[in-house]
Amino acid sequence: MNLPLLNNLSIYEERVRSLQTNNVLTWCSGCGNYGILNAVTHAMALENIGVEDAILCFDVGCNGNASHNIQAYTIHGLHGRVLSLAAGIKIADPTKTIIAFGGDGATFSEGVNHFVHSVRNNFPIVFIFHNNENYGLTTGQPSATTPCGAKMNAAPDGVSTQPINPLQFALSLNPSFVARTYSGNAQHMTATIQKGMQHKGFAFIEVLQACPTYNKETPDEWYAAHVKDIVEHPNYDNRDIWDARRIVEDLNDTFYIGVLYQNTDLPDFLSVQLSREGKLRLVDEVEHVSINNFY
Ligand SMILES: Cc1ncc(C[n+]2csc(CCOP(=O)(O)OP(=O)(O)O)c2C)c(N)n1
Ligand code: SF4
Ligand SMILES: [Mg+2]
Repeated sequence: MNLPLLNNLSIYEERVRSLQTNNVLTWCSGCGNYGILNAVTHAMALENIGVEDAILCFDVGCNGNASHNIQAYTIHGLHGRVLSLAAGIKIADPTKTIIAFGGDGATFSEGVNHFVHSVRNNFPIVFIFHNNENYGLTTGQPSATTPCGAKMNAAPDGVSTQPINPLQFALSLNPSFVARTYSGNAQHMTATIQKGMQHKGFAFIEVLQACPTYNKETPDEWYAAHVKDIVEHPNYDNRDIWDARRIVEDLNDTFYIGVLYQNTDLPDFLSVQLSREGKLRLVDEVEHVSINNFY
């Protein structure tokens, strides 16, 4: 990409630097969260989303600890509740790009209800779903995405229940954007997050995330050997939800990555709010509303 130079630094590098902090990173060595954070900052820089243009919403978990490692307006919610927080912020001020982050424990255990309604309402936010297949921060308990049989700290004999397939679940809710990438491929992650940022609606991006401390089965090398880019799939049509549902069924051998499904015809939540017509922010909408009659 050719960008003009500014004081010997490209504008692009300058934008990336403006999002970085010198705060101490506390993730384990080899954790996929480093790469994800890096990809988010690069995607923001490439999409020209500056500090003042975005609000980043973090769930509780190892993934959420990125909140103090990016120079941006950030908010940390309760475990599993980040999507309701993110949706509320977007509804209040649609001028901001809202990026939400959550783990598999948060999204498919504690907060699965919020995920369901975020997809069906098509809230215009980017959701980066860190799937490390365990509760990392609380030291490796199984989550709803831990494979059956996996031996975990709190399940030494092996997990006895079948996991939720996050993408299959999302596709059953008539979503507008479903993508997958993995934490070992910086370029693919960045490009996928950029596509999510360009989408008008709820952009669900699963990042298959390495957690070398508690999930020893699927390090980045394992994903590298098992992922295939969807663009290499012959005749795949990512506008066909049944193509997508077939392709995400495999959770063992081949993980297709990229934008697996996109429906640009589905209106996002804000564009169908009649009370918002001609008014941008929530404060404009309620400005002339009197609640005196309610007393
Ligand atoms: C409502 C609620 N339940 C449980 C917890 C305890 N808790 C904090 S982090 C965490 C695990 C987080 O796992 P995940 O969401 O997958 O994120 P990761 O740490 O793996 O990135 C748990 C159970 C909590 N803080 N709040
Ligand atoms: S426990 Fe796993 S997810 Fe958490 S910081 Fe360590 S490697 Fe990363
Ligand atoms: Mg997790």
